[in-house]
Amino acid sequence: MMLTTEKTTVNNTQFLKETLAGLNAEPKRMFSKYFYDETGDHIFQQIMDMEEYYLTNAEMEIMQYQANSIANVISVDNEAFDLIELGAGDATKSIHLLKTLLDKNLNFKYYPIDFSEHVINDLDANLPEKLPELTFEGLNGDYFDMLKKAAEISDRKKVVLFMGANIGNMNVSEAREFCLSLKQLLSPDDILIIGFDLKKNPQQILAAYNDKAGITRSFNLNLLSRINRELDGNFDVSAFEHYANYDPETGSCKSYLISLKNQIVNIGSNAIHFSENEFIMMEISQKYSLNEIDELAQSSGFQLINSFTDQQNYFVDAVWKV
Ligand code: AVJ
Repeated sequence: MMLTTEKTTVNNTQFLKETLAGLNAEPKRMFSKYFYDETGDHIFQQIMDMEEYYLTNAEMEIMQYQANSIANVISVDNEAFDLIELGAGDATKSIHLLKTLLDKNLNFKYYPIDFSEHVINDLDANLPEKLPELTFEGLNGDYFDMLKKAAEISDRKKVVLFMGANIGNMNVSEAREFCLSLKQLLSPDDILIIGFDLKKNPQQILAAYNDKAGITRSFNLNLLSRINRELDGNFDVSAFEHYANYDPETGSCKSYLISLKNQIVNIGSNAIHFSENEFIMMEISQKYSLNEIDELAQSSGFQLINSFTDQQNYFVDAVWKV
């Protein structure tokens, strides 16, 4: 009990610090990694089930039909390895790959990493039943901290999975920094499997982030409610409106919350002023072309090995080698 309380306090210090920094910045912004509290995880599940959110089905199709080819790329020489998944979520997509690797009798240990404690607890509870032969160890925390931890546990070859277009939550230069840092933590012949949402019809992209039922809207507004719950905030959630925008030129899809009036919001003892129509930038979901993905691989020191796309060319899981 004591431990749980302490941990929450530590996490909330960081959450409070980043929230205030973002809201005192010009323009105001929030950090989408904080979307995923228990309610947020639940809303994100609903997003993945939405008609408009094509990403999940596209990547699922890749995993269902091409897991065998991906497995062959991973294990050229039957060498034992660690399979480390950044942002594992409920692992519904990676489970196809895990199954295939187990069927091939490959020697590996799975390390799902997630920033959400709730996600790791769920995996601990559900994975043994779904895949009884799987050896795994869930790690709850920051990607790089946990990747270092996994590297301390073993020095085997590493295969890193970074699926679901999670890299889209970074802008292009942040993504490059991220890939460069990731490369620093890996060794020659280690592999990165990384999912990107591809540039496509702009209406289709926008619809995925501006769904009719308003699920994405609740996803964004939940962060305000989370601040109310955990940081002693008093956001009037009804005084903010969801606005999503896709720019086909840059490939960036962004969502904002717009203040519907002049208002002051308190977070603990901090007062934040919002003008009418002032925006908070909530999230970026960057889209790429195949060329831009190759460029990213090269400029961050990876070698492109293979790319797996769905039939409609909506999504790609690229395989890069150090
Ligand atoms: C989990 C980052 C891939 O950007 O598409 C979905 C999150 N946000 N709808 C995305 C999200 C709004 C999602 N990623």
